[in-house]
Amino acid sequence: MRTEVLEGLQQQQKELPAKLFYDEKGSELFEQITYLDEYYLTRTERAILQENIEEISEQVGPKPMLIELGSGSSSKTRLLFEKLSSIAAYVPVDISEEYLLKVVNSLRMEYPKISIIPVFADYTSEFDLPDLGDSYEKQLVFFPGSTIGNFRPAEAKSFLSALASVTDEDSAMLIGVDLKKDKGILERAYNDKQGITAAFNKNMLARINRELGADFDIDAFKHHAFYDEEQGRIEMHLVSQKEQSVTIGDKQFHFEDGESIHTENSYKYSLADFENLVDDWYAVEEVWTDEQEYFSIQYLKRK
Ligand code: AVJ
Repeated sequence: MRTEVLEGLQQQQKELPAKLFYDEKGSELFEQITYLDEYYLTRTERAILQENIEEISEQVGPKPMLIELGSGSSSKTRLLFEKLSSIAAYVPVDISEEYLLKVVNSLRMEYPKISIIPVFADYTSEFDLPDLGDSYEKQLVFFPGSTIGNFRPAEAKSFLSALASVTDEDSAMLIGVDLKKDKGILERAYNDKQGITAAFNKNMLARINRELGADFDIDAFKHHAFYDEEQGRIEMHLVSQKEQSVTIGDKQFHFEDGESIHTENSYKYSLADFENLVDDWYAVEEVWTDEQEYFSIQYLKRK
């Protein structure tokens, strides 16, 4: 984490990796974001899942090993637990160990019959999946929430390539992908009135202060999120409100008044864009969307 932070802050355009949002506090703030009126993503994805669960279940077939990437609060997982037929095992992969343990504990109480094997890992780098022999029919990677949108297209491709190499040749993926839409709707989703997204963004600095002994003056940074139509992505930044220096260990970082740290990209895709992106590894078998075509859930099969 230290290396990644120092490297990011040495860039011309300062940046910090979005995965650092998710300490325990950040995971809770994100959970709050998912309930915001402006944040249509989670609600829409859940509705698509609910409405098409029968078809999805048919695609998946019996006894899947359900692998969830960035499982967070696993709220959509409960739906799969109830509607997929006979899950062989549930393997949540998450970077936030504290949070994952909490979630796994409550899932085990609610579903004592499902074998749950948590994997603490950063799925953006190499990770190992448990060897479950022939206790399952097919691996299904569940990657909801449009988290794939955090990757630049080139990073998304290396992620897909790495994922393809750790999963079975006949594996499938159920992935949530946020779609291109009106700029106003997109920008509202990342600039909520209550300021939860702003708190989520700033929490990254609090975390770096705590974990790396840095001295960011959190109040001297302002949340800024906008849609870049050309790149098809929301960018989140933290903008320095004054000229200031920040110390991390023996390193100093200088900020001009108005200079920003780029903390997140959230790419939005058209259905054609996305099919192109995955094309080397996965075939798009089926796509479900809401009526407004705000969001999609896609069933991909390894090629
Ligand atoms: C969890 C990465 C999908 O990009 O919409 C929410 C994170 N950032 N509000 C997103 C997020 C600001 C979210 N993802």
